[in-house]
Amino acid sequence: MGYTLYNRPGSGGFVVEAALALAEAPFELIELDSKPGMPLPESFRATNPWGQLPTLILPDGSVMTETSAILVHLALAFPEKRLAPPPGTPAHAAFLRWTVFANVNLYEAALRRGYPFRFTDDPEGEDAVRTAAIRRMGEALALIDAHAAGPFLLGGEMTVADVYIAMFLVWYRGDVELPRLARIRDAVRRHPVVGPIWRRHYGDR
Ligand SMILES: N[C@@H](CCC(=O)N[C@@H](CS)C(=O)NCC(=O)O)C(=O)O
Repeated sequence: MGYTLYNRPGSGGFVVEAALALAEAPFELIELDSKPGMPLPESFRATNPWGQLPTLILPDGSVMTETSAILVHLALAFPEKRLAPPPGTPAHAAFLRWTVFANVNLYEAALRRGYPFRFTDDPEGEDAVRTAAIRRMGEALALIDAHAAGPFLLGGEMTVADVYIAMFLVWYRGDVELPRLARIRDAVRRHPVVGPIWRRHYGDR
C-alpha cells in the first residue's frame, strides 16, 4: 500500500506531490473540489480535523499534516533519493531552518492574505490584514533570497526546500526583487520530474 495525498490544484500539496514523485514513492492523489480562499468541505475534517491541505496518509494509514514536517519525513524515509542533505550535516540544519521558516512565516502569511477574516474580528480590517500579509511575505522571501547559497538554496543540489520556496514565489503578489529565488524557481520549473507537476498546478507561471 502506498501514500494517499489530499490536495487541490495550486495548493500546497504541489510540493508534497513533487517530493513523492522525486522519491518514486507510489501514491494516490485525491483532489478536493474547492477553490483557493474557500474553506474546504466540512466533511474533510473527518480526515484532517484542522480542515487543511496538504494532508498525507502514510502507508500504515496514519495521517500527516504540516507541509514542512511532511517534507522532512519524506526526506528521511527515502534517504537514497536525496530530497534533503544528509541528516546531522550543517546543510541539513539549513534545510530544517528554511523549511520551517517557510512554513511559519510564508505559509502563515499566505493564509492571512487568503483568509483574512480568520485574523481579525473587524470586517473593515480585512484589507489591512491582507496587505500586511503581502508585505510580510516579501520580507520573508527577501531574507531567504539573501541567504541562498547558490545555485540552489542549500548549495549545488536541488532539494525539496527549493521546490517549496519556488511555490511561494508563485503565490507571492508583491513587488520585492528576488533574483536568486527567481533563478531557483526557473530551475524547479525546468526539472524533468518536478516540471510537469508544476505545469499541472501553475501552468506557465
Ligand atoms: N500549516 C499548514 C497550512 C496548510 C494550508 O494553509 N493549506 C491551505 C491550502 S494551500 C488550506 O488548506 N486552506 C483551507 C483552509 O485553511 O480552510 C501546512 O503547513 O500544511
